[in-house]
Amino acid sequence: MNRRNFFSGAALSAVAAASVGKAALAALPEPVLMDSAATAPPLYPETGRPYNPVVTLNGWTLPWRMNQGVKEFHLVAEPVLREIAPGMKAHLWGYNGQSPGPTIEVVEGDRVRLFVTNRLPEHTTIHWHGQRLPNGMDGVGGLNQPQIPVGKTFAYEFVARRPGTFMYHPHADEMTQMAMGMMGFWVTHPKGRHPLIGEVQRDFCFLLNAFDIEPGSATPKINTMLDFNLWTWNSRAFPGIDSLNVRLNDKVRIRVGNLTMTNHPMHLHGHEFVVSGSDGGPWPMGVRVPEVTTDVAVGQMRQPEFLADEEGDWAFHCHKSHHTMNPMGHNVPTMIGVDHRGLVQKIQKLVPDYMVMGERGMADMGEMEMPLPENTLPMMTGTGPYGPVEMGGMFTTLKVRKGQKPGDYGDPGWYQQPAGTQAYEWQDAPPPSFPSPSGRGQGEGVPAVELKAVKPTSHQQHH
Ligand SMILES: [Cu+2]
Repeated sequence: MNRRNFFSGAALSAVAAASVGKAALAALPEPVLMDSAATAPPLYPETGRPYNPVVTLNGWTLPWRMNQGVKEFHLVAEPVLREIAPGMKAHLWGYNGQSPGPTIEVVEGDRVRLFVTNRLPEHTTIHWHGQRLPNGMDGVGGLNQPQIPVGKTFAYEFVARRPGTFMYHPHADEMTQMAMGMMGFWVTHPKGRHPLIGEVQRDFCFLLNAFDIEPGSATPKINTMLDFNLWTWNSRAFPGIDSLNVRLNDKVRIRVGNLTMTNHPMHLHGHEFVVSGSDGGPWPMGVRVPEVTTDVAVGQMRQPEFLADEEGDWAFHCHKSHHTMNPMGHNVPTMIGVDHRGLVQKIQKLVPDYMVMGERGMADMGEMEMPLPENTLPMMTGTGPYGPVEMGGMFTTLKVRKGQKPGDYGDPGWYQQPAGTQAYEWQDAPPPSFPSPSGRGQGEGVPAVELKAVKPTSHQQHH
């Protein structure tokens, strides 16, 4: 138990399959730990009932051992160092080397024993969100069980009674422990064909989470209640979130759980989906309606499902525009329409790094080489085949390709649009002249710019 094993995703299934001696079965299962924030390939079950595994975005599935018909997992609650995106690492709390913890995958009817070892500096518990289980296994510290003291291991044991998508998280000093990143995903697969659970070729899952980490620092501020500044999927921010890579005409399910303190309208481009279920279970066919955005409220899970029948690189993101940005100074006045010509150069003689934010909108931020504090992500970032993507936070792409092989989750690169299918610059005629809106225009074709004094305002209330 003291030995820390680090496995690449590919090596994990070998661990799950390894035979375990009889004496060892009486002992705690060796904890499996992960040192990478990359998306691990699906973990195909080598023991227990068969199922079609999920792929955890920038995460992994925890291997188990079978012990006399019981599926045994070992979770270790501990401080971890998580890469949020290349260029930024955060000191979080999580499980088995990462935050969020590994995904637990079981099959309807499985008897499951979960050992939880506490290596945090304070007590903890785990609540198995959405599960049907005996009351004493529900994990609310003080209510259902004594807290798990520092250094101790508790065992939870129950039968995974209903198939569906669930989560796990502490129910002990919750504001601290969830603000620090303690959470994980749980999928119970159906034991056979289920009338309301469709078979899909790609089954993704991830958790929405959020942190408040000051630019230049690495530890979340745990007393923050609403004004978080780092919006993440599985503790990753764009461009650190992997793309969802699928084959043309694959059926795709994306299971999304929300353990932040605000709602997230999840929006997919280029396709319609139906929500096929929640943490309450699969939804009846009669309530499944076409959508392109579905709101995932706090403490909820939603699973959009669709046919990926349009090739391309399709944006998939939270529709709150400040959730697709990385941390920034909040008390920046709006400078749109203010003419700074000449002024910047004068100030730069005194303050070499001085720059004006947002004189023509914020788009300049996407390409500016702005001096940033160490361990800080640019506010609007990521580069696509045509330049800066100007996104951060809760954003990634769904990549649909004819040539993507079944079972291949690798990134196919950027989409090559067929000739004649991309927006293009109109070259045949000069642009029409616009009448001046205020009648005080400076000439034909030039819209009037009205100069206004812009007062610095703070906007602390985002939600
Ligand atoms: Cu959001």
